[in-house]
Amino acid sequence: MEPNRREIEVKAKLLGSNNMQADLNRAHFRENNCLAINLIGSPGAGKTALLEKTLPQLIVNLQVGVIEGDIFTSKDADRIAVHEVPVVQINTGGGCHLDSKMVSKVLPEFDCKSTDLMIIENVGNLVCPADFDLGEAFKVIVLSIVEGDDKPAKYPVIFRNAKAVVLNKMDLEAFTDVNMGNMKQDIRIINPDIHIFEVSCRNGNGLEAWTSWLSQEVTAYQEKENLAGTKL
Ligand SMILES: Nc1nc2c(ncn2[C@@H]2O[C@H](COP(=O)(O)OP(=O)(O)OP(=O)(O)O)[C@@H](O)[C@H]2O)c(=O)[nH]1
Ligand SMILES: [Mg+2]
Repeated sequence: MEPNRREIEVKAKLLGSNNMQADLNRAHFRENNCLAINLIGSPGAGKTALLEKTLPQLIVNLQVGVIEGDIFTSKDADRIAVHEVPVVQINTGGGCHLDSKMVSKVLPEFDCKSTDLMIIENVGNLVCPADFDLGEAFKVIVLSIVEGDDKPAKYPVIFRNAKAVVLNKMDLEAFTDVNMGNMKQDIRIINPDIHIFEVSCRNGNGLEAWTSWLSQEVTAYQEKENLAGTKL
């Protein structure tokens, strides 16, 4: 059923107000020379597992903060806290995505000036978070390959707007009928510039490439911001 005019107006207003706060969040991150990324994927794709596996490498050279989005619990924040990085949980109380206002409310809990990388794990959902800019520099998708190779074609919006996709659970490839060639081809048709990483958070394969790419993105962001003279 087509949305009526009133529904379209309400959605436009909601997104407009979200975008305004997102721009303020982005300016805040920029002023503090902190690269913020928005990590998006279906429930169980392995977003928190990816953080658990990569934080030990990242924190060797970087100050990292984590914002955990969840509908009700603080289970993910508890998993991240073990790694001794500042972490704040946001509970949406039923909402299927984070929005920029929720993020702005927790930013004062971080020392953003000394944070190089802020990772925002969104609520498990491949659809709703696509519309809501949080003020991040870019989006990263985590996709479990066992969800099927048709998922990029079925949920293209999120792939169109992301800078990287982490194809997780590669250790399970042999137990599924997933066709990795088709999956990657569909992703590249939707977004030819996207970076694709094939990893297993279970056995660790492929994680080094992902971690070093992310570290390079932090360096590139900070050099760019320094050149622009925004570092205080
Ligand atoms: N076999 C296998 N299991 C994995 C892998 N990565 C994560 N898992 C498992 O998948 C399940 C879900 O992982 P999570 O990290 O909680 O997924 P998530 O995307 O953070 O989930 P939500 O926050 O609920 O959306 C857990 O049981 C993990 O142990 C992997 O590479 N291989
Ligand atoms: Mg999680």
